[in-house]
Amino acid sequence: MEKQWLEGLRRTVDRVLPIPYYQERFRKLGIHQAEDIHTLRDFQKLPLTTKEDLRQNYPFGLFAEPMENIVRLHASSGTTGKPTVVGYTKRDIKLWSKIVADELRRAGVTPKDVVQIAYGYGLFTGGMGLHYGCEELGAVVVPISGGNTARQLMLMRDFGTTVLACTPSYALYLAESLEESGISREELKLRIGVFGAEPWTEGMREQIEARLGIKAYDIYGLSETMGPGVAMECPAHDGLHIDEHFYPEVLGPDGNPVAEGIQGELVITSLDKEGFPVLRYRTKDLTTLHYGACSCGHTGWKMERVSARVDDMLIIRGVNVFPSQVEEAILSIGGFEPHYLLIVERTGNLDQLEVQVEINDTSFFDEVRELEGRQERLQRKIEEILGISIRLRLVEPKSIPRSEGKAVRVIDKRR
Ligand code: DLL
Repeated sequence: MEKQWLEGLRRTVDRVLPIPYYQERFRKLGIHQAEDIHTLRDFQKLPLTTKEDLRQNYPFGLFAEPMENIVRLHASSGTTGKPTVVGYTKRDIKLWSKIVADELRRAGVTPKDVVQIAYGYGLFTGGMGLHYGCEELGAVVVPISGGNTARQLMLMRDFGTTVLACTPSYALYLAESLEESGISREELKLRIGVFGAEPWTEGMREQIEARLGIKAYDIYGLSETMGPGVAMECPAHDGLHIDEHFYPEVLGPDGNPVAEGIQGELVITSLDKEGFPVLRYRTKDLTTLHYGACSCGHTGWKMERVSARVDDMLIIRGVNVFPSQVEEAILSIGGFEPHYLLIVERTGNLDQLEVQVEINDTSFFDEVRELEGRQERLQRKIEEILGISIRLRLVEPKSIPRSEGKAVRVIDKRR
């Protein structure tokens, strides 16, 4: 395998070498040609690429093909500054479509399926990425994009949608809206969900599966490395298979690669992208890698579900806190909806974390004492998982804004 990976890694080094930005960085390391990389250890000495590097070369500075060979651009919005722009050649689009099609097939999607794509279409890669993959597979695509929830449900019933592709938070919103829509679950043919683009917990999967009556699969990717499809689950639900056209590494806190089985930041190198090859791209996503055979028949790299982004980590009174930990706590105790918001404020010199959680319709009508008991249990659970004291505020059903794309879970008023 090492030989095969090295060939792919050298292909990518060859592709980026003519780009002045990389040339300069390689020259400092004494690397003048891909053949100078003999082992994976040599490869690990190559510089990492960050979002900042992409920004500095905005918009097309890191493309490895002339614009006449580029047939599509996507961009990731980012919360600050310039977006990062990625370009695809015709061959890149074909490869991306094939990768997504193979993954969907492994999850049980067939040409007989009707796939409703409720990821956003546009510069975001979710809509178009799934779209081309489904067409390659031969399934019927409903390119509805995100939002317009009542219409989503109507068409889901009328078109006989069998596969739903969207963010997990939007899937939950669709499930909630279905319960109020007058359309019964029995009128729908839905059987599979393809959910990703944001972190979600195992508890959230159980909720969505139960409420929509489907099997839900996790799909991972980021625009810088291609879009959705870098990795996806199979029916074994034992991590996400990383597609063989990518080489993964995981970095420890000191920025050096860690061994298989240890959690850290995922770094991706594309092995076959032409337009915008990425070399050791720091994803800022936290995961753990495993290599081996899966019961589905696939052998290769697997990554555990992304628990959080390094960026999403809140440091509160010196303790690292991730929104997904709160989700885990909420879902472990009945009576609450997995709609929540973390609000961080600084009073004097002290950081305060308020967690707002929606109660569900049933607990809304509970006796006050019963509700108080539940609230106390949730507070204890969240504090136990996070390791800090918090202020818990229960809010009315449906009062936290619903997301049609990636959910916003944190309001940090310290920034
Ligand atoms: O979110 C690509 C995508 C679209 C993936 C549709 C899956 C489905 P970006 O907008 O560039 O691309 O955001 C990438 O989203 O670095 C992760 O932090 C997060 N992310 C994506 N998939 C997952 C997932 C798309 N399955 C960023 N679990 C990544 C957790 C995910 N986080």
